[in-house]
Amino acid sequence: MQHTQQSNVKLNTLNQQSLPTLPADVDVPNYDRSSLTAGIVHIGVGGFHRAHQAMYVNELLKKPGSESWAICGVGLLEANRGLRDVLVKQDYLYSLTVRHPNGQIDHQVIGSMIDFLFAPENKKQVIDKLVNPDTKIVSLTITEGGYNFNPATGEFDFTNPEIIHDMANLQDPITAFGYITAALIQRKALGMKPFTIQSCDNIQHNGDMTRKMLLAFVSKIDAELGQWIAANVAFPNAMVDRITPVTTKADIEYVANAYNVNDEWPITCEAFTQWVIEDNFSDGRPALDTVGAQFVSDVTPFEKMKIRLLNAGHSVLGLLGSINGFATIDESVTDPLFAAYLRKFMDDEVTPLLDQLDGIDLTQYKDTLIERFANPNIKDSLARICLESSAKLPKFLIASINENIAQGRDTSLATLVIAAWCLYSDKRVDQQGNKLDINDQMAAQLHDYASKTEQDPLAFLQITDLFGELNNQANFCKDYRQAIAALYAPGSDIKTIMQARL
Ligand code: CS2
Repeated sequence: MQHTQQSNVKLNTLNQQSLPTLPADVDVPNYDRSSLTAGIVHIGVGGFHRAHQAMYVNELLKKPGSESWAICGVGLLEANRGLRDVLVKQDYLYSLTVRHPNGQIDHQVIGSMIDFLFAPENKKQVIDKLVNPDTKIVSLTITEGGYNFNPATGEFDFTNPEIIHDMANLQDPITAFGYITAALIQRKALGMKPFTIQSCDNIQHNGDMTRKMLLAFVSKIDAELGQWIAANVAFPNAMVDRITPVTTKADIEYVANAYNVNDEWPITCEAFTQWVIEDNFSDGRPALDTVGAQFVSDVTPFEKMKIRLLNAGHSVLGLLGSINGFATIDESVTDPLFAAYLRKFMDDEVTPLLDQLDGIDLTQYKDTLIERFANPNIKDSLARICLESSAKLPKFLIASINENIAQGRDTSLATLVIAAWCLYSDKRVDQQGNKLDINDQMAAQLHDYASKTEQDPLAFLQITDLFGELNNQANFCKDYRQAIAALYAPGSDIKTIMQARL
């Protein structure tokens, strides 16, 4: 986010003491925060966590008997220092501004976080917290990339230098895997129960994936510990959903006016929220079903629906929209051609891959998605959507392309998105020549391969860690070449190219 100085020096800081001064329409934590204990330790306190899980827990804490389920945040990255400073100053309180499509705005202050540990400053404190018997759940939003798998093979990446470091230095970890393993070693030695490890990231089978990655890591360190984890640690799969744009200076200013306090790191999000969780926990769980979450025995069809429609839909708009010169999702989807393209992509290239779900009408789900994307009050930047595309697209989009190829279906709408990603990575400008803000761990490699496209139209597909065998799929390659030729033609226009594929 854009971190600013206090926007209005005359205002109080948002904290426990200033809560009573907030306007009456702000929903403030009305429970005794001093009586809470942290049953949940959450690693990766980004905007999404604060709009989603922390909001559910905030609702839960309003109910008597939930005092042991507050959250202790953990930041593993040096980049989390600023967040720590703000949260400490604000007694871990922050505002959540919920913006409906019709202009209605709900004002909330979230009080479910009661502590935040900044790991780079005190690693032992984080490990001790994970070992503390109060900690029943370790939840994660460490982004798709944080799970350290090779996107094409799905196997743990032992070549990552941070992983190599952690395997040899568990007392001085860097990654979530290192911290969790260090804590589980102690729990096992002390005869304690393990905690549940609950992924809240957009990965299909996020619990299974976390389990597989942790077991791969641990089995090279201590095989017996691996067996103990396999037998005793629950990794519930979950589908998580709430669109949460990056905080802007305008959000900080809005909060100063509407809440009459200074919140240096407020969160804004859409009204829609969903959390479907497998009821599989190692040592108890909060009654999140009393506050809107849903416990099910198998989350697979929900996750697939969400990731392949919503997240992939975002990427379709994000990459095509960036080339066109759009800045936000709502701007892209209110363009009739982009809306038609997105809908046809969802109907023809995703829906046939989805299982019918009892109680879910897919047509209505897709209608709702388009309404959510079009929310004019949520300015969700395409830069956020395209952030770390290399960690997202294999799961969101390339998986659908592969399934469609295997089932003999057309992939031309998704193919253009991959070709647009190549152009985006190569030229790094929109079609008017304006610079694009690209943030991707693989940006250099993406650029390297993409920049050879004019000599070899399939060059980008040679990044087999991302695309697997796509470069050997004759029909796909033929269509991809056409998409590349159209996009790279002098004076090309993305809308004309999209129109031709509808
Ligand atoms: C987005 C998600 O980052 C992305 O690519 O699609 O952050 C999306 O907004 C959330 O998953 C919504 O639940």
